[in-house]
This record gives sequence, structure tokens and C-alpha cells, in this order.
Amino acid sequence: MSALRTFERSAAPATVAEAIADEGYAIIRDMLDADSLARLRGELDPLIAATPAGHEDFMGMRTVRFGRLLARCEQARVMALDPMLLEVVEGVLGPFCVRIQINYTGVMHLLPGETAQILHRDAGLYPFQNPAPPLICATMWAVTDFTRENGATWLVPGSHLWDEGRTPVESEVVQAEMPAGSLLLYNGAVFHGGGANRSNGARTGCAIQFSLAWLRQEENQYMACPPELARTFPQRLQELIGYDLGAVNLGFVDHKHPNEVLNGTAGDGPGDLGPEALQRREERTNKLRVASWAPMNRKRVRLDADVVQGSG
Ligand SMILES: O=C(O)CCC(=O)C(=O)O
Ligand SMILES: [Fe+2]
Repeated sequence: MSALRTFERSAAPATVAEAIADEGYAIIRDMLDADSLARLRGELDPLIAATPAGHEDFMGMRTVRFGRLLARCEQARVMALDPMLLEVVEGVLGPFCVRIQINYTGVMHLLPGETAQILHRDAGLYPFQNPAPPLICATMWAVTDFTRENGATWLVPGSHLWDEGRTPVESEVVQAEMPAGSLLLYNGAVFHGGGANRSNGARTGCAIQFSLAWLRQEENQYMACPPELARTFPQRLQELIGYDLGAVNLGFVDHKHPNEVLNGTAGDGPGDLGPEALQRREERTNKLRVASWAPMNRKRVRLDADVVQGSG
């Protein structure tokens, strides 16, 4: 297997963002220290124990999976606000939006015997043909070690830049092997999928996905974290889950700023929906040109699990 793009926590966020722009992914080691990891496991263990495995093929028949992580897990709230993480995500998505937002949060706990997931693009939610500007920057936190045997995430480096229609072959797939506490970040247009768990232990990953704040979130954060709960969160987290403007004049409530409405600080009159800072930021982002809007069929790609598992 070719060397994975791996960085230390002390790396410059811009360098990590560049690796994600070039190769579609990066791994940062030691994002969680031993205490944070222990707190996270302590919170996740009862949630995992209380959740039945298996839903359907894509979700994994031997996978314990649940979302709404920010409502359920305090340590996940800390992780979502990690300054290094946010700087990297800003570096990846920032040129294409005025605001970043949290798009999905959840746990993927692969039990022994789980088979490989279909390779897919998370950004396939949105009807853009590839290549497209970055829409999603996904993160996968290794709660256990991620190994070749226990189902470390498969990735196809560079596939975020491929033309629509190109599908991966086995020699193009790598596995994100990383010790517990590491963080995998990837562009949502990179082909990837959970691996097969051929070990005797579970593989636990925590996903926190970000996206351009002008897109609808995959997980409905307003219902996952309703106002009475969100009010107890740090303000930056309130903003990241969507209690914020997604751009100038995008997402107001009764013509007022949603964060001010949430926290009861909105005035009586129409709110200031185009604060200067937001407008200045808008001037620095790119306006996109859609080169083609011809309809085309959408499909998922399945690679044979055994073939890919044998790739080196
Ligand atoms: O479990 C993994 O490693 C990846 C899961 C995934 O990509 C997904 O469910 O969208
Ligand atoms: Fe995925």
C-alpha cells in the first residue's frame, strides 16, 4: 500500500488543507489525547450497547450506527469545535462559502464479520456531476485503532478530481489505517467506504461532517438539536449546526438573525441580515459557474470486497 498522507497535530492547518485539495484526504494523528479518548469511549459505550446493529446493506447489517451525536455526547461537542479541525475545514470549504456548517454527526461501529460497504461519494447527495467544487469535508475519528483487519475506511485518493463516470479499480484503493485518537478528513467527493471487519473486535469511528452552509444538511440539525438543547451549547457550536445565517440573507427567521432569535437577543425591528463581516467574507468567496446542467442518471459503484481487500 502506498504511504498515507499523515500529519502530526502540530502541522499547519493550511498544509493539511492542501493535501486534502490535492489527494482528497489527510490523516492527523493524536487529535484526541488519552483522557479525551477515555471520555469519548465512556459516553459512546452505553449508546452503542443500546443500539441494535443492522438496517440495510449500505448502512451495514453488522454495523451499529446512530446519528444525532452532538445531542448525545458532550465529548463530540468538544471535538466539533477543535480549532485545528475547524481551520482545516475552513481551508477546504472556505473559498466556496461564506459559512461552513455541520452536515452530519454519527457513529459507525463495525462488528466482527461486517462486510465491506459499497464505495460511494458522500457528496452524491447533491446533484452535481464530478468534478465539482468541494461540497463536503467529512471527518472520521478513530475511537479504536483502524486496521486493515478490522475495517479501516477504504479511500480512493484523488478520486474527487475524476470525471463523472470513472470508477475505481482495486489498485487505486487504500485503507486509512490509523491508531485510536487519529482523525481522517476527506473531501466528500472521494470514493470511500467502510472496510470488512475480519478481526475479533469492533471498529468504532465517529463521523463529524461539514459542508458549505448554503446546502441543506444531510442530518436535520434543528430537529437533532432543538432550540432548548442548542441554547446550552457554546455559541460557535450553535452557529455550526445551523443557528446562523448560511450566507448573506440566507436562513433568517422573521427577518432576524437565527442566532439572535435562538438566544433571545434579537431586537423588535427587522434584524441586520447583511452584517459587514458577512458581506466582506462573501466578497472573498467564489461565485460558481455550472458548466453543464444536463440531466444524467445516478448510480452507485460496487467493488468486489475480496478483490479490494487484497489490494496492496
Ligand atoms: O465506516 C466507515 O469507515 C465509512 C462509513 C461511510 O462512509 C458512510 O457510512 O457513509
Ligand atoms: Fe460515506
